[in-house]
Amino acid sequence: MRALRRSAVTGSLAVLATLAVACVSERGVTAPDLTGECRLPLQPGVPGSTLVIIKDFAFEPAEVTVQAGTTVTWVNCAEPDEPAHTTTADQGAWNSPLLPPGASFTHTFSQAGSFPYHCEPHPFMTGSIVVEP
Ligand SMILES: [Cu+2]
Repeated sequence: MRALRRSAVTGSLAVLATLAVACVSERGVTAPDLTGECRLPLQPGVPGSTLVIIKDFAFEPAEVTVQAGTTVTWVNCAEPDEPAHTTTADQGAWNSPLLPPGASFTHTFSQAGSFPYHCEPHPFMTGSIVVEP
């Protein structure tokens, strides 16, 4: 269990580093130094989850593929003064509450299929979960 937790957190930090670079090159703004910044207390069981980071008004990675019966956890890794986001399935399979920075939401995918989703306050934020049988 400990090893799982460590690898899950490491994975999320790697994603953040990539995102910081993308932010600088694409928008010409100064990205915060995110090294080690997204240390969130995750619920028990979540480390086995596939993580999707919410940062800079985007889901990262935007598309993930998981096996049926597994979970996906969205984590809002934005700075504390940034807005809350949701993860809301286009077809209604799930809908999180508003997630302020530091909050997370986990959904179990039991059915195979392709599930596009968006953020309710920011409909331009989109992603999709592909669930394999
Ligand atoms: Cu949003």
